[in-house]
Amino acid sequence: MAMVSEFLTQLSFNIGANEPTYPTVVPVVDFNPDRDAARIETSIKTKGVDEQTIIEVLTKRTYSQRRDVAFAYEKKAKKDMISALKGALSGSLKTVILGLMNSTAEYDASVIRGSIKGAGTDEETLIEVLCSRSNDELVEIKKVYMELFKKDLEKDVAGDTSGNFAKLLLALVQTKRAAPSSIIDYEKIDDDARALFEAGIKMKGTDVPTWISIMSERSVPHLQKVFQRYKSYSPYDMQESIVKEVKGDLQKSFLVLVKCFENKQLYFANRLNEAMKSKGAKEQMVTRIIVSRCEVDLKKICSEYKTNFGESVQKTILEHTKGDYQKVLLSLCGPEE
Ligand SMILES: [Ca+2]
Repeated sequence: MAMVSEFLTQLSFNIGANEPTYPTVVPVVDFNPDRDAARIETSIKTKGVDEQTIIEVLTKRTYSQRRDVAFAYEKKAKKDMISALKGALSGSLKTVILGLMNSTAEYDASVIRGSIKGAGTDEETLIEVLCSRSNDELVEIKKVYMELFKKDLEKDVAGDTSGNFAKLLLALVQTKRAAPSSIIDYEKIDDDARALFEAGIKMKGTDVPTWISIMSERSVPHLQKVFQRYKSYSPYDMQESIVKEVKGDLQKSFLVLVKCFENKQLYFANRLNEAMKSKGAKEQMVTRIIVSRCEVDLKKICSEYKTNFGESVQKTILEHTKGDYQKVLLSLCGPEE
């Protein structure tokens, strides 16, 4: 018996640790950081700056390879590569390239910091990031947030939000979500589905803390089954129930969570479409999604995009952006499939 449970523990640990990734940016084979550093140096020194080469080199290397290039550059040029790029580039291209010089967790932490710093809060960005990242990603983001800003993410989130919205975000930041288990607990699935129903549609008002604890503590595969089961109790599915029961930022947050539990890449595909096709061209949103997901799941986001909108992300980028910004986005998305 001891051996069986040991085996099961290990199995569920492995499932949690090996979340599949679908990156568009992968390690380049035949990597030579000194050669790359020399190319970057020449590009920066070229009159008018050779943006094309900078894009070619830095978007076709992973973060860890870009770090090696930066290290080689510093040794060779006796200058910091990020500062040199800052001076050489401008506009949206600069934002993307500087974004790429961060690890995914550093980038996310900076986005969160940017959305809560100063007066007012950019709730939309805060919700997108905190409600879409996996538990493992949030653990890493919290650690990096402390390293970069010498501040506690939980305290910052609590200081900038209020009410049930704050409680939900805090519960997510506390990263108490269970790891996926190899054992399907049908009884618990039924209990949770009924509890969600009784705390919402069935009662007058909403027992928000019950919703928060179920949605922030259960594993994603478990919740997917809970939402299926939920339909046998409620005349409305989970997303419809959220719309009926709660309002404002709390509603938006629950919706992003549930959409991501059901199909995270479809959620991002919709966000990309919305951002690129909106009148005010939400460039920050496009940049944020592509930079933060290119080494995580951008490939799958692109395929969900094509399935849903009948055209490729690449085609939408061609139609809605221009210049070096267009080039860098296309390069990060990779070839159309
Ligand atoms: Ca209700």
